[in-house]
Amino acid sequence: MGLWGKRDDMVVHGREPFNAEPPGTALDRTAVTPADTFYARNHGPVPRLDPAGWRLTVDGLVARPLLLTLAGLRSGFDATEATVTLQCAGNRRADLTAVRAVPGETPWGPGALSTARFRGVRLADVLARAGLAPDAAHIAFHAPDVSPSADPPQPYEVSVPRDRALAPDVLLAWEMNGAPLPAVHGAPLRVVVPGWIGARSVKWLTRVTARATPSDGWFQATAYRLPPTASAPEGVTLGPLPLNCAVLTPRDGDVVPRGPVRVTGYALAGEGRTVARVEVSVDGGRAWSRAALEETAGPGVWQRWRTTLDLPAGDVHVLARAWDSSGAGMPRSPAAVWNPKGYVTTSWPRVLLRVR
Ligand code: MTE
Ligand code: MO
Repeated sequence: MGLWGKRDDMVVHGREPFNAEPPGTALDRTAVTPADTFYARNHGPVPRLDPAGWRLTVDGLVARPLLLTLAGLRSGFDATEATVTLQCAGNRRADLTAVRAVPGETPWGPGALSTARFRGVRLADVLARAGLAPDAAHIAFHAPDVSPSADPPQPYEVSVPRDRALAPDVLLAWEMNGAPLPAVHGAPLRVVVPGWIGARSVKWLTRVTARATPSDGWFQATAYRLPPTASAPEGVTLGPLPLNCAVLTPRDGDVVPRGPVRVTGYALAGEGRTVARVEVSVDGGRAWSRAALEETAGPGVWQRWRTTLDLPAGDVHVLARAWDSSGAGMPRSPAAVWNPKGYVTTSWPRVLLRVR
C-alpha cells in the first residue's frame, strides 16, 4: 500500500502536501472509484482530528448557533446517500502546461477526478435547524488545515452562495463508499458540493458560518479565479464545472500493436446536465466516430466511454470530444483555454499512440 492508504501505482505529484491521482488504467475500471484509487488534493498537511472530541460549529447569520457532535449529526438529521463525482479545478492541467508553463501549479493529468458514494446529512437541514437569517447570502466552510501556499499561510476556508448551499444535493458527509471517511479525504466530516470545483468540497469541516458576503479567505478571495481582465478586475470566481472529457487508456505516448485498439475515457457534464455524446477522431478532427457511452447515474456524475479503433502502423493522434444535454460542446485547442493558473481545462483531449 502507498501513502495514505492509496494504491502503489498512484501518480504522486507531491508527498507533503499530499497530491496524487490514479493512473487511467485504474480509474477507468469502475463507475464508483475505490477509496484507495480516489485522487487526493491537499493544500497543507492532513490534520488528524479525533472524532470523539470533534465538534461542528454552525454560526454567523443564524438565529440559533449550533455545536454538534458526530453522534448528534447522525441521530438528529435524516441521513442520505448519493453518487458524486469530484473534480479538481486543476484536472488535466498538463494539457495546458504543454502549451505554455503554469509555474507553481501541479501538472495534473486526467485523474484529478473521482467518484464515490457519500453518506451524510443535507447541509440545508442543518442550516434550517440553526435558523438561517434572510440576509445570509453566503455559507462559509472552515477547516483547520493550514496551507503554506496561501498568502499569508492560513487555514482552509471557502464559501458557496446561499442558493447552492441550500440545494438538497449538498451534503455534510461522514462516509465514503460505505466506510468512514479516510483521514486524507476529510475525516470525520466533509462538505460535498456536486458539480462544482472540488475546492468547495471542504474536508475536515469544523465550522459553517452564514455570512452576508463570500469568505474573505485566500482560497475564496484570491485563488480559484480565472485571471482578472480590464472589464472584470476581480476575476471570475470558479464554481460550477463546465463540460469535460478525457482519454484514460491507452496513455499518451504508449506503444500499441497494429489492429484493433480499445480506447477508454470519461466525460463529465456540468451541474444539472448529462453527457449526450462522445466522439473520437484519428485524422485530426475531420472524421469522427461515436464512442459507446455509459448510462448516466445522475446529473454531474461522470460517464465512462469506450471505443475500438482499427489503427494503421505509425504515430496516430487520437482526439476526443463531448456534447452535453444542452448541446454545448468543447473547444478544440488547449491554447484557447490557457490561463495563468491552469484552471478548468476543457479542450479536446489528445493522446499520441505509437502503433507498431
Ligand atoms: N479541504 C480542505 N480542508 N483542505 C484542502 O486542501 N482541497 C480541496 C477540497 N477540500 C482541500 C479541501 C480541493 S482543491 C479539492 S480538488 C478537493 O478537496 C479534493 O478532495 P479529495 O482530496 O478528497 O479528492
Ligand atoms: Mo482542487
